[in-house]
Amino acid sequence: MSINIGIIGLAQSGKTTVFSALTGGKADTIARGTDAFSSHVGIAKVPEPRLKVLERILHPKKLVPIEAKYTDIGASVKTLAQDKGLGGQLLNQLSTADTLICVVRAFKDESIPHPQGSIDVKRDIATLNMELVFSDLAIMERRLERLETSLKGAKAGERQMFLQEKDTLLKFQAELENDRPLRELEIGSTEARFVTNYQFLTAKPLLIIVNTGEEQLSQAAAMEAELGKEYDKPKCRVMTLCGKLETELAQLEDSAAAEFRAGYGIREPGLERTIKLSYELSDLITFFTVASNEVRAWPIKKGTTAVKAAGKIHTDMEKGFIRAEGISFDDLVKCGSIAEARKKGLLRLEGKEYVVQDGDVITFLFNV
Ligand SMILES: Nc1nc2c(ncn2[C@@H]2O[C@H](COP(=O)(O)OP(=O)(O)OP(=O)(O)O)[C@@H](O)[C@H]2O)c(=O)[nH]1
Ligand SMILES: [Mg+2]
Repeated sequence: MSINIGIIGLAQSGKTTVFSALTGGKADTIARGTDAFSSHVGIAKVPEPRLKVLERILHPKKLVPIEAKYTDIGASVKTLAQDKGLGGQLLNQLSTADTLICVVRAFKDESIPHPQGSIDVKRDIATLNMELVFSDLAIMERRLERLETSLKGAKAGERQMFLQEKDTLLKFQAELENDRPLRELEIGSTEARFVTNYQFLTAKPLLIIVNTGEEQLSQAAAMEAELGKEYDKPKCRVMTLCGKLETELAQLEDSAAAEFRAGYGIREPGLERTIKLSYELSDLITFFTVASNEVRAWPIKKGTTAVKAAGKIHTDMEKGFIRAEGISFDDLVKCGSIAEARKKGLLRLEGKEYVVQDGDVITFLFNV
C-alpha cells in the first residue's frame, strides 16, 4: 500500500531538489528513477516509529512500512492543461495523486533566474493556484460539452443522472471562476462522486513547501507562521523546507544528519515533517496487521470500517469477512505481549461496522 504524492511548482522553484530530499536518502528510499514520460518517480518509506516498538513485542521476521510514492512531473501544470499529448499523460499521472505538493521558491540566487522575474512567495502561490484552477476548468468545459451531446440522445432514465452531473459541474465552474479551489467547498455525497471521477486537481489536499535557502534558516519559522495565517486551512498547509540542505543531509547517516540539524536549529527532518503533514491533509490514519511473520503498516482514510479496511488488504478478506480481533497500540505496549493482552481482556472482537482507529493492531478472520 502506498500513498501517492505529486510534486508541482513553477520552473526552477526547486521541485527536483525537494524530490531528492524526500526520496534521496540511502536508508529510506526503495526505488527511484525516471519513467517513460521522463518525470522523476521515487518511493520512500513512511517513517513510523511504532513499527520498531511492535517488532520488540511481536518478534516478526519482517517489518513492512507504508510507502510514499513521489512523482516530480517536471513540467508546469499550465503547459499540461494546454497540451493533449504528453501533457495529457502527465496530467493523468498527477490526477492519480492523493495529495499535491507545490514547491514555491524563497531562496535567493542571482544566477538562477525566476520565471516571474523576482522572488515573491505569495504571488507564486496565487499563480500556481490559478494554473490548477485553469486545468480543472478545461476538464469541466470538455465534460460539459460532451454532456450536452449525451443529453440530446438521452433516454428518460439517464436524463436525470446527466442533469445532476451538469448542475454539479456548473456549480463547481462558478466557484473556480471566482478562484475558489474545490478543496475549500463543502461537497455532498452525490457531488463527491463526480469529484472522484474527474480527479480535479483543486479538490486534492495541497501541501505548500516554501523552498528556503540556507541563509534564510533563521527566518524560516517566522516565515512559516506568517504564511500559515493565510494558507493553513482544511486540506491546505504551508511549511518551509531547505530543499538543498535537506538533500545533502539525506545522504548522511542518521546520527550525523541529526547532529547537523541540531546545529542548524532544525527540529525535525524535512522528510518526516512532509510526510506527516501530507498524511494529515489526506485524512489518513495507520493501522497494523500481524500475519505470516510480518508486521505491516497500512494507510486508510479516517472513518473506515473494519470490513472496508480488510478489503484494502485483499478483496477476499472483505467478501469473506467474519470478524476482526484488535487491540490499540497503547494497550499492546502496556501489556507487552498478545498473550497478556488476551488474559487482561484487552483483545477486542469487532464486527464489520467497527471504525478502525489510528494505531489499531488487527487480525482479520475471514472465509474464502
Ligand atoms: N542557492 C540555492 N539554490 C537552490 C536551492 N534550491 C534549489 N536551488 C537550485 O535551483 C535550481 C533549480 O532547482 P531544481 O530543483 O532543479 O528546480 P526545478 O523546479 O526542478 O526546476 P525545473 O524542473 O527545471 O522546473 C538548481 O540549480 C538548484 O541547485 C536553494 O535553497 N538555494
Ligand atoms: Mg526539475
